[in-house]
Amino acid sequence: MTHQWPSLKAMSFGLHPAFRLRGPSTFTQNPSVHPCHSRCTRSLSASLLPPYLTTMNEAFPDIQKIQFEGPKSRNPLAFKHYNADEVVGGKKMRDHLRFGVAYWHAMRNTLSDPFGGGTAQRPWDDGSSSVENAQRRVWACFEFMDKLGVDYYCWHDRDVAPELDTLAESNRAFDAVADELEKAQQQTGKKLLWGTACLFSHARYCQGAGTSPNAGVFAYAAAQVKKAMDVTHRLGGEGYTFWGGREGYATLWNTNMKRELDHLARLLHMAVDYKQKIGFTGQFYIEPKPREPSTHQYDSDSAACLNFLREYGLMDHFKLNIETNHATLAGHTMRHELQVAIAANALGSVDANTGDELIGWDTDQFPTDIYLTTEIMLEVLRMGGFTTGGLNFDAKCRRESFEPVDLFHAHIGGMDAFARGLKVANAIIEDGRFAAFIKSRYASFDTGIGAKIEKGEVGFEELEAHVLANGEPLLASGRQEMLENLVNDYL
Ligand code: XUL
Ligand code: CO
Repeated sequence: MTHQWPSLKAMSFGLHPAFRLRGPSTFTQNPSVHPCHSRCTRSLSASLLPPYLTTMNEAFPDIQKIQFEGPKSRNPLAFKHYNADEVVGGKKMRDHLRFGVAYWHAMRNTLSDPFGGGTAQRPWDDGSSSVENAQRRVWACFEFMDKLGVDYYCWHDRDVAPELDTLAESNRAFDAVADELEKAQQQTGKKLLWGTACLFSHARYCQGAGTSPNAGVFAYAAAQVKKAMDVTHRLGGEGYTFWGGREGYATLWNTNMKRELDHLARLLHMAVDYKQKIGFTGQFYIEPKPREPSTHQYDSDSAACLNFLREYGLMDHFKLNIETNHATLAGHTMRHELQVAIAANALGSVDANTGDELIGWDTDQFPTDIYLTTEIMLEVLRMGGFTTGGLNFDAKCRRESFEPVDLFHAHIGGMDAFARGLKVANAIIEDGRFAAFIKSRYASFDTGIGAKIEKGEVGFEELEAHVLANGEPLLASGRQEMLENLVNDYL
């Protein structure tokens, strides 16, 4: 056995201090062990457990492996639609969807909000910044993924390992946790979808990381990215993400925007150079988001990211990791953001979540809306499916949903919603009515003057002559209502 749960005494059945003095985790607050939680004693028989678990060290002793039971099942801890090995459109569901668990939400989010501290009950977590606690958390996460049947996970460096007093100490702690992650990956077959560095929680990054006005902070960020890339590479990560948490500004009164953008590009070019140096072949992603925590973030949406990448000669090295709640914060639909990326051959991966229109900030909720998952899967299928990317649940339980089992309910719902979205999207594509309508809508460009426009064979004078000879063009209806009704045929 590689790890032990803490003794009851060490687990301290009181609330932990709400805020850490130093070395904050990705989401700023310490995990709180709820004072009234009781550890269930019911457990699985040892024979049913995967080899890395014993009945002594389960994090989720009440929960067995989640099974597919079909749409008629009334068991909330079963899949109604996600059937990993079922083939849809020539490929297994698990290979289409490539689900990932976000370590920062599943394992580190205390479920605090601006008006109250964490509520999450995580009995395996003693709330300390010790390496031992971080290592124990690894096994809880892999047990969770194994019981859920999710093949991938994603992390920030500071989610998996604590930030300590110096970079050297933090790096040593990171290596010690990476040892455990490597063992757990080997024992379970789970894989790292992408890694990233948390360049936004620590106070040093309060004015940005790659865009900080302070060169020492830039250097620290670069060193942190270097180490996070090393560990991602060591763990066979299929990608590495850059989300510009504070790469933006709070006010233009103190900001040299051009200089900051140049610096951000320098950081990314250094990452490209280092990637080549260490032979890391995973895909680099940029994740757009318009604001929060900063007032304006430079990577505000897909179009802004693509413009930045083109301007600084980085297009060949990056794709986009697009998140639903970020799309809506930018005033776009998720489908819009995906289409902008696909048009530039730059859609890489998806952070699967949803927002709340009535709240208006980044609520990171689990997606359950089948229209949304259908639209996402339509675009993913249209580009030929994920290669390195997948559907990473960058989503958290609500503050009210504080029990460990809520992590299962949340992910099961998201997985089922995407399974249905996949099936509906596949049916829409196989049926072909939308594609046929859109094709016919542009038919005037297939022949005659339209074909000449597309081929660049005519200019203003030829087109003026065309109008003088042919008069007013005949327009067809856009049939929006008919098409919106058609979507419901497939649900
Ligand atoms: C924050 C967010 C991040 C990135 C990774 O809104 O989405 O968790 O996905 O840094
Ligand atoms: Co995200």
